[in-house]
Amino acid sequence: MKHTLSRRFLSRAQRSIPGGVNSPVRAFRAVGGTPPFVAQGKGAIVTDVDGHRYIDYLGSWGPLILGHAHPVVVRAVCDAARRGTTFGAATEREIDLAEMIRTCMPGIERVRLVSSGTEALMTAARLARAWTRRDRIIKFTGAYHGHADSFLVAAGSGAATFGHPSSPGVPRALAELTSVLPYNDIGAVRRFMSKHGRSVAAIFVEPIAANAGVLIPRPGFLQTLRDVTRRSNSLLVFDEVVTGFRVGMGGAQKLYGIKPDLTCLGKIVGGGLPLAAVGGRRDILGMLSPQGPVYQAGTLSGNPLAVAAGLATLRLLRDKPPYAILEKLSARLASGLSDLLTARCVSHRINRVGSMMTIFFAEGLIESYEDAKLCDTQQFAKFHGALICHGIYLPPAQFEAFFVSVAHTSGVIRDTLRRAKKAINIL
Ligand code: KE4
Repeated sequence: MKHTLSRRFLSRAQRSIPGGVNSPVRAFRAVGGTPPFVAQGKGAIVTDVDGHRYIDYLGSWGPLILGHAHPVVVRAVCDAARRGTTFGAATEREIDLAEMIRTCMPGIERVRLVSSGTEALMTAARLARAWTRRDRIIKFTGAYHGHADSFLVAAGSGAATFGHPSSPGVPRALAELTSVLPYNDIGAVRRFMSKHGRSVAAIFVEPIAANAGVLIPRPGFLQTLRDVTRRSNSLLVFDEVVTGFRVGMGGAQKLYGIKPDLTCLGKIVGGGLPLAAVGGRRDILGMLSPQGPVYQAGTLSGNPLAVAAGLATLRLLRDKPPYAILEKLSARLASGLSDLLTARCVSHRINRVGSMMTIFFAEGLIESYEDAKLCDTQQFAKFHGALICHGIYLPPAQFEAFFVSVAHTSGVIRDTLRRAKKAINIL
């Protein structure tokens, strides 16, 4: 499969854009090869500038539960654009979207719309620190909560009491206020919170982790987070940027029956346009300016085009919930891929919740980032390269989730498995 134009665009892009991409993971550094420059997407298919068509399971990292260029979403965005693209003033549609979010998410009584997941998480951290008057936050190894300084922190040595910067430019003094614990480790959480709980502003968790690859919460893990934060008067923050509207209209908080104090949403809530949200308890959100003293702002927050895309998407999901069919199609895909890998005696583990999943090349259970790090990332790179040559586009990194959309019909899944059978023969 030649990538003549993509290669040409990449070298041209690198003369203007760092690494030639506007987000690092798009550069395919983890899997090698030339990142295809995409020309267009329609339904389950993306076409690159060299004319190659792929069945797309990247789904733009999560927003596209309805597939690419859904006609209802496109029409909503075009209609909105004709009335103006941005006003820097309040609009009725923002109320409609906020009300829709409140109706769907059990933990959200008030919500502020922002433009990215990073902004939502950054605001949640500021709110939690202001509400509790404490500075320490907790995250879990392998979790990604956007690139605000407080979250670009790796586990410190030992008990992870003090995080250390995982990127240059993050002040050590700030990184040390972030503690990092192993996901799914109930004992570690209990031990840490019994010792340090009174100094913790909030625990941040991806309720179903997506950025270590998919990690499924062990029974009792999320409830433990809810219990220990209540007991220490800390807050529980669900980062549902991926899981919100992905695993159901009520996200993971509805699926697992845990009500967090704050919730961050992104991706699907913006219908593929730049929109995210930070929401939660009315008393905590009431601290946000102009109602309260905690400052947060954004020129394009609640942007009319993004709100139109988000509203159209959520209304389609509400009026015709696709989750049962997504479960069926995703289960079919996962079992078909597993059968093919088993037939080739390739050790693997597929972690899946609904239409989000990851194939790990490892033996045994993968329940934490520590487990995930043991998997064979070279094998993943080979697998990824083989699939893309056969027209199947997976996320170009092992520690990511891939997604099934409503556009991935049973025929598309059959076609995927037919192509994968040919591709896997080279492993
Ligand atoms: P953004 O700032 O990229 O909109 O959202 C940050 C974010 C927050 N929380 C979770 C759970 C997330 O997964 C993300 C962003 N996800 C990555 C992929 N796993 C976005 C892809 C990229 O960085 O290009």
